[in-house]
Amino acid sequence: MKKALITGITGQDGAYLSELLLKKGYEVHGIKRRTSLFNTARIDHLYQDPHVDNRNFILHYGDLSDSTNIIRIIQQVQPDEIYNLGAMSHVAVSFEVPEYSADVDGVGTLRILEAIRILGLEKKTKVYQASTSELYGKVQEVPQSETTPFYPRSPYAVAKMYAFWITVNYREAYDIFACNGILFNHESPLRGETFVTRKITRATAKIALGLQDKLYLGNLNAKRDWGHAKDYVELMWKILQYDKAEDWVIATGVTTSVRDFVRLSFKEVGIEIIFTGEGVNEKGHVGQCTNPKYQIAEGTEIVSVDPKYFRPTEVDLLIGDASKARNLLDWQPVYNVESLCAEMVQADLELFAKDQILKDAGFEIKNEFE
Ligand code: NDP
Ligand code: GDR
Repeated sequence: MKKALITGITGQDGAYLSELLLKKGYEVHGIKRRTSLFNTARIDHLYQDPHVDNRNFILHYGDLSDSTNIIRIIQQVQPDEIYNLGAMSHVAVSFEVPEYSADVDGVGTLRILEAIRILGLEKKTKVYQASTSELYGKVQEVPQSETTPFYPRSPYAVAKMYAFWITVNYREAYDIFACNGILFNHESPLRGETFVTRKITRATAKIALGLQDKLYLGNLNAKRDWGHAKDYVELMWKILQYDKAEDWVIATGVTTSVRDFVRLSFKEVGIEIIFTGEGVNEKGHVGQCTNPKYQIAEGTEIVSVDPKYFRPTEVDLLIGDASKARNLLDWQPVYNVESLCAEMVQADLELFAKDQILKDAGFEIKNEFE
């Protein structure tokens, strides 16, 4: 039985990857941070009683900022494959916590690679590094491929650039099977609530159900190549099964603006959005509402730009060329942006249906911080 160790197991990708590897017969180990409240909601369905023997899903307390902890866990698990998905992964927040982002997202990767070297596991343990399309940053060429130069535009992206190159360096210097997956944005119903797609699909569901009045967003012009996390975790695994350690772009090849994602999302509940104004003054109004279940009067303003969500430096356009992965790893994504968005909206409608019942029964629905 192969053993995999996943950092970031409680995150979106960690949850989908755990499911995939368990289905493939792996013993899956994950590193989970100590938190003041439970934060395992995405993997609770995989829980196994820690008091019984023969478990194949095992969590360890740890943190990418603690090299002693990383060395000890790798020594104990002796993994065949490590998937380094743990990160402070929010680009906008990285401007608020730049040093922490550098430590965890950049040096955290070094800690894993050094642990492999210290423990003499260079020939045994393969490493997948969660690299990112944010490395491309300021547009140099489109579509972006493995040969496009990097120009990172945030503390997050700069930290990930260190992680990218230290992975390449340890591969070349010590012959470790270490690979970068340069993944473009990927989303799902498990996406964190403050990333833009999930923020939009949650707001769509809540507005349709009468639980929220308005959605505030930042830059509506940004364009992203959005895929589905389920499609992308399969590639992480395939990258480590390929006969050579290399770096790979994973993307759909289709780009969509934030504004169009808003339109797509509300269309899923039968609400047409018409945008007026430009940039900081832009507002989205209800055009036609064709769904009799969610009647909202024509002209109602439900989207507004709030400059507080603008970033000090922005990444304007991402669109990936994944021909290498499509050809050599025999990969085809199942989802496109329409089916991705539809799945997310339907999942959020289901999620908030409970709140609607509570609200109708007179219970107070708490606001959330964002
Ligand atoms: P999430 O934000 O959903 O998950 C991040 C995970 O990292 C969580 O499990 C989090 O733990 C953990 N983590 C955060 N800080 C630390 C730390 N100091 N030590 C150990 N673990 C930590 O991210 P995704 O699942 O979306 O992304 C996975 C990886 O892929 C990340 O590295 C991200 O930067 C990268 N990536 C993501 C893309 C995307 O579009 N989703 C695209 C390209 C790259 P906790 O639950 O406790 O917060
Ligand atoms: P990104 O994802 O920065 O691409 O990083 P995010 O969804 O946060 O932003 C995408 C684009 O939308 C614009 N935007 C907003 N973003 C957020 N979060 N909230 C808003 O209200 C809002 N309004 C407009 C942003 O300015 C941006 O242009 C994600 C993360 O998963 C990274 O970890 C990963 O490396 C990259 O994708 C690829």
